[in-house]
Amino acid sequence: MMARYKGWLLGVALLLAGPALSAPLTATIAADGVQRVHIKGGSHFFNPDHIVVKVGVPVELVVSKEPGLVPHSLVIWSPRAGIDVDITLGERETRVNFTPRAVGSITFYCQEKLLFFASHKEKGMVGTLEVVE
Ligand SMILES: [Cu+2]
Repeated sequence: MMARYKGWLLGVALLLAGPALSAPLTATIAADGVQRVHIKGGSHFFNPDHIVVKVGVPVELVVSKEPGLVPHSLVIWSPRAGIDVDITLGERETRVNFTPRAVGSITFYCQEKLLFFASHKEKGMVGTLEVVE
């Protein structure tokens, strides 16, 4: 009985650890010299939610949201890295361009929030843009 309970607990722990185990997506540099990454947002996630890009190389994010009435947005703000993105996501793809100027880890998120409910950011609509050498 006890062993079974422990097994169940371990299962839950592994489930909870799941999202953190998803591998970072390292952007590849296309023939045109641009690091192009597709990102989809939805309730309440970004996919991928961990993106690695090279400093000093142009980045193009091709962003969209899953179909539905729930609004979503994408905010990436790092004055240090010269990144200031604040857009509403549509079901059609939008292209966002910038060149990261400094290495570091930047949190991106959706800033939507309905009335007194938890923000989408609090619900997990958050990710990491990692700028590396
Ligand atoms: Cu959202």
